Amino acid sequence: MPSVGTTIPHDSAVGHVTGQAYYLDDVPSIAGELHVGFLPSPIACGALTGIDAAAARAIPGVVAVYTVADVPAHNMFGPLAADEPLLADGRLLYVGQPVAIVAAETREALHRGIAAVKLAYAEEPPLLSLEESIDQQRFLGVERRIARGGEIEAELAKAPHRLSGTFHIGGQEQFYLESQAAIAYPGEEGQMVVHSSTQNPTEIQTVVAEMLGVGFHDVVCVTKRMGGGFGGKETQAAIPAMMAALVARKTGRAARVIFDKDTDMCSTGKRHPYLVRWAVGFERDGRIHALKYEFFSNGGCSLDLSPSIMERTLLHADNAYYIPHADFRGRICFTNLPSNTAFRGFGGPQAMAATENIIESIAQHLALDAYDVRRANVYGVADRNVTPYGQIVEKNHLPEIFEQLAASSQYHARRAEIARRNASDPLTLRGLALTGMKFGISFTSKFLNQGNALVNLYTDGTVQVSTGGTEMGQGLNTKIRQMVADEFGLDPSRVRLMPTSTEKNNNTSPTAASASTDLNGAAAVQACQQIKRRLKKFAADRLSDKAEGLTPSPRHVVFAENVVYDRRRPEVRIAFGPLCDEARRERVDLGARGFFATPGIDFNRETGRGTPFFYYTQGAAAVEVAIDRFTGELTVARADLLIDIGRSINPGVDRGQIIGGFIQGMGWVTAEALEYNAQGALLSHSPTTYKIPAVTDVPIDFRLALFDNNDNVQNIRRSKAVGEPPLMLGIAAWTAVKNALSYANAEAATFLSLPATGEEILRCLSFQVPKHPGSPKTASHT
Ligand code: MTE
Ligand code: LUZ
Ligand code: MOS
Repeated sequence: MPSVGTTIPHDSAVGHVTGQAYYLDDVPSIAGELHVGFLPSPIACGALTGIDAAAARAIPGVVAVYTVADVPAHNMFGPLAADEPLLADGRLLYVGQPVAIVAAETREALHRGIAAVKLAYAEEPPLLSLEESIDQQRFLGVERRIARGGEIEAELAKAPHRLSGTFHIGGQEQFYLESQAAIAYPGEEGQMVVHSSTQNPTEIQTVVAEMLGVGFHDVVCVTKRMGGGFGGKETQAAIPAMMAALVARKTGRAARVIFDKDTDMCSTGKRHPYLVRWAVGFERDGRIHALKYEFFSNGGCSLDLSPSIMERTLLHADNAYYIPHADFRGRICFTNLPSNTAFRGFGGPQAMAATENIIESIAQHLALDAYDVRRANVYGVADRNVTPYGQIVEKNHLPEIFEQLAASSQYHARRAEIARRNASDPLTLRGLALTGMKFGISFTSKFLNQGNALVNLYTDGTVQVSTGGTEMGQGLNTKIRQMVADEFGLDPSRVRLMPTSTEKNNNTSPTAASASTDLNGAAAVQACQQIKRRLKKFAADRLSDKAEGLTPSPRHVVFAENVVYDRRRPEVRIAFGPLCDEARRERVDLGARGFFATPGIDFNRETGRGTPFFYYTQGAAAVEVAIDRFTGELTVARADLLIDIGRSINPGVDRGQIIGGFIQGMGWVTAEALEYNAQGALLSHSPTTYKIPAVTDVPIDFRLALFDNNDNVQNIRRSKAVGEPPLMLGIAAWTAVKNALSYANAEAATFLSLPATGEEILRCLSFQVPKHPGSPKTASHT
């Protein structure tokens, strides 16, 4: 029985629920290990004029205090440009920025030591909001643009209807349950081993080596698992890893860095807040003729991944809809905040929310049902199927998905019912929206679309697999285990996925872009096939020895149900374990390294044209909300999701990804608000002040269906990536709020910003059009 396509439990399911699965701070301490932490900058902007660590060093148990002067080689690092300091060097850039590293024998001494370090600085007014950054033209990197179909102002002018506006989108904290963490221990001759809670062991290897001034071959990074990453550990596991390695190098002792939750939330980057200027021209039936966007993202103090995130924004501004005349521009704004970074969706969610907002506005303007406007704009199958960047949306199922979901969710009947109830119910305001989702699968940087894997067979017929992919709860290891088990016809219990290590898999891509099963799974299968070729030849000979008159024929050899046989004489079988043992005795190589590179993708950044994506994951969500007219409190009454993930590799794991992703998206659009004070310090820095969805926020009626699709033949086992796309189904919850508000106050509804928190909803309900319409609450207006 093949395992792929069936639900087997997550590799670590038992470990997760019993607490036996190791996270970094569960690893027993090594003899002599030091506790390491840092002194954060108390100000968002200014000159650092002095660090006095004498009192800190005098505290019993404090072993060392290090500043930028102690960094062995390179203090500056970054994934796209080395523009971010490990430790403050002359300038203070954000509240929470690491200034000095403290190493101590105990956690208590560590905290006392950090408190005793004195800083001298000259404070300057910080730049905190997008508006100020735009006014002052404080941009990071260059403007990016994707456009097609003539001069945009002329095209906008040709359309019979026009709308324009400014849309404000808030950021989001990744809120992984395991904070940023690393343990480093020094080896011989300058070597270093770093255990890191990272999505990107190769990046940790390289930044640590560069910081220490050693070759990449002298650093090994190991990642067993993360307690969640959600993009927050795609680049930003670097600082704790470098801190641990710096202390390990200087003291010769093992070093452990575990951020507490508040430190993690205050000092690390989040989803980018956006300010979006838009103008749309459309026909009388709601069809979009021309769409103009200027996206401004809040990048924080350095580039990090912001350019790639903005690129994905521009590549998703169409969302599920055909835009004949498009002009999308994007700029990254510098602010005195931690550098914003990857978060599930990677710039896609902001663009898709902006477009769903516009479609909802078009519908309200024309007094049409928003479903009809969406249906009129959705990508076609034979025509109207080319994206603004020139990629054809092949095997497009969006029209079917829209129609199936509208029917299964009884969208039209419920809309009529909602209109009726809103007209008579003085207490509750209801809204319903059905939004689309199309997410491009592949890293938009072509070179990252590769994976390698190491597969080792042992003489009892068990298998170890190592890939560059990391496990953060998403089930990558479980899915690869299933694929490898199927290749050898084994029960999945015979296959184990090993901790990710740069020693086994080199030059790997981050586990990101939802593509890690595609890339690492395909690489693992490729390795299996090499071994199978050798084993088939060997087995053909052995089987012919055992069965009279059977000529050896590798192509007739079958691996199934833990045995090997010749298709022509299936009753003669060799158990897989003994076959491996015998093969080794005959000196057959039972290990292989596999490699996969996604074929056929290419994108030209200069022209903004190409085929950046291997395929698209598509879906739609219909969400109904109920709003208390007097408090603004929001309840998600019902959610119906329909998503095309091709042939699911593990339906149980995939349902978990879809439900979790949707709820995480719903949290972003309805509840999670980042609040800063006027000095740039994060006020919402713990679960008490930052509201992620709880079990009580789950839709009361929650229905999920997988769209039946067998045609994604180009990808491994006809599957489709599932990790990020469902987050963008959550946008329907925001759109439903906008729909609800339109019944109460059509003008105010046009100013709804994202997230639609209770306060934001109440503001719109009470007819308050703000000074900065819909502006997220940043320091400039609190
Ligand atoms: N699921 C869990 N449980 N924890 C996570 O941190 N990260 C998401 C998604 N699902 C995440 C998750 C993100 S941002 C990505 S890119 C994908 O998982 C990465 O894994 P994949 O490529 O194996 O889907
Ligand atoms: N990371 C990246 C990503 O470097 N490039 C991408 O295109 C991407 N997409 C989603 C998430 N992470
Ligand atoms: Mo996910 S944002 O690609 O780590």
